[in-house]
Amino acid sequence: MSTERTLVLVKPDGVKRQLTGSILARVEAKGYRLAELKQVTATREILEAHYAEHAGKPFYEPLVDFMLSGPVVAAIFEGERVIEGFRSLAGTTDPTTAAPGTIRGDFGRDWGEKVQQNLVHGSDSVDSAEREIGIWFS
Ligand code: DAT
Ligand code: MG
Repeated sequence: MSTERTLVLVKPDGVKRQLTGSILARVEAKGYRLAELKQVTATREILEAHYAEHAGKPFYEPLVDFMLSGPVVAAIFEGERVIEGFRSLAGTTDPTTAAPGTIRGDFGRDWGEKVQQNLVHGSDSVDSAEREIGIWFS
């Protein structure tokens, strides 16, 4: 088993609702190490790189607009299997049905927008983690 790094974003809904501390505390409490942390206002360029895999999907433009709607908090967490572990803490993409006890399940729901305002992003593989860390922390 090797130590991994993952990119975690607290999305604009989480920052606006002042849930940043509560969200990061859950990740730290699981024992992952906070390696880098900053609040940033994303640009369209950053988001086009970050969400390249979703370009052309119906939710893509609303997703980019949502991510531009306010500051985000970007973090790098480290630990054994942190990529999988963070996604487990985050819960499934749709916050209405995300399990209780997860970040999305406890803090999120469907707000009737065109995109899931689901509080957090977490990388989904070692390759995407390294790619995304390069985008947000270059
Ligand atoms: P995840 O963030 O769980 O990795 P994803 O990578 O499939 O999910 O999608 C990126 C984001 O796009 C997701 O957090 C919210 C939005 N999204 C995905 N699928 C959607 C859908 N069917 N309707 C609205 N928004 C969606
Ligand atoms: Mg994803």
